[in-house]
Amino acid sequence: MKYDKWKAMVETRLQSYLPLPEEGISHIKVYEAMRHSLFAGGKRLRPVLSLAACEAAGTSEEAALPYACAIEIIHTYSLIHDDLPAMDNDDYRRGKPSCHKAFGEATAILAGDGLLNRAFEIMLEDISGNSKNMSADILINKAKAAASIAAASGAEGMVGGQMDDILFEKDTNPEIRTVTPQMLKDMHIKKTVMLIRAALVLPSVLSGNANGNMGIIASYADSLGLAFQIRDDILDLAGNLHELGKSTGKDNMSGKATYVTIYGIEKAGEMLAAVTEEAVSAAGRLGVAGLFLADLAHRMSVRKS
Ligand code: GRG
Repeated sequence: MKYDKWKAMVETRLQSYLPLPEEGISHIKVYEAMRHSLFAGGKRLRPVLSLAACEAAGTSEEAALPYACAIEIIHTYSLIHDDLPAMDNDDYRRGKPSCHKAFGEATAILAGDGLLNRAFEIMLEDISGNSKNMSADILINKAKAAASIAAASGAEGMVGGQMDDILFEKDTNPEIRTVTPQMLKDMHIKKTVMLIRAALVLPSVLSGNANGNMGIIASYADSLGLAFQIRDDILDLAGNLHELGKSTGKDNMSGKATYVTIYGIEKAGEMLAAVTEEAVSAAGRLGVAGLFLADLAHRMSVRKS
């Protein structure tokens, strides 16, 4: 199956980007913590989405792979930091003890920092590594790809969304804790959707939008990203630790603003179905190159992990 083929490509490349360190180096612990989280068994959804969008964008999978892996590495750093006691305080992730549970808080913070920096090193090495043999256009597109990944994961993207999430739950001003549906949506667009969108438009950025499909792929991404988040909120209520690999029930117990706590489980399910259909319809506009993406949207809407 295509998902498994692309996931295997990502696993192999990630191993080469973060190999077992040499025995005896003084700071080996930070590598062990980075590898603990990176190879704990994530779905690799974001890099698979990148590889799945290559055909529609007119880019080779080989060209997209370093950036796709960088996105997965950034995603993993965000999960490590999100699990810390100062943030969401979770003991389990990807079915294993979270990084700080296995290695302690200081090492987990450094493991996240190490992963974030490694991601940018990988992208910049791809830009500079063979630059003499590459046209200026190709180099500029590669730099644009790295910049768009940086923007999606930074303060106007995932970091900003995480900030909103924390403020909406814990701010001392009750007005900020009164989350409207629009605030909820904007927060999730930043926290979850923008990195998913960066993964999906990556091949179009690399090809300079050669096939003219970037707009359609971006609208597929926006619908899929929102569907992904709504399903995440439903799984917090309906999922279990064994299948999901992380604790459940916390958001609903704490009254945190989620699609389920704001809309109720039934309406959240209807919204999930509606945004999934939007994603499927966008994928349909890509013709044969969108078939896998349409099927994936359906499968993501019923995922259990
Ligand atoms: C710490 C800057 C910073 C950001 C954290 C990713 C994130 C932002 C928080 C995680 C909390 C959460 C449940 C977010 C919603 C969606 C999400 C990112 C789920 C986890 O992604 P999956 O399901 O996980 O792709 P795997 O383990 O399969 O990679």
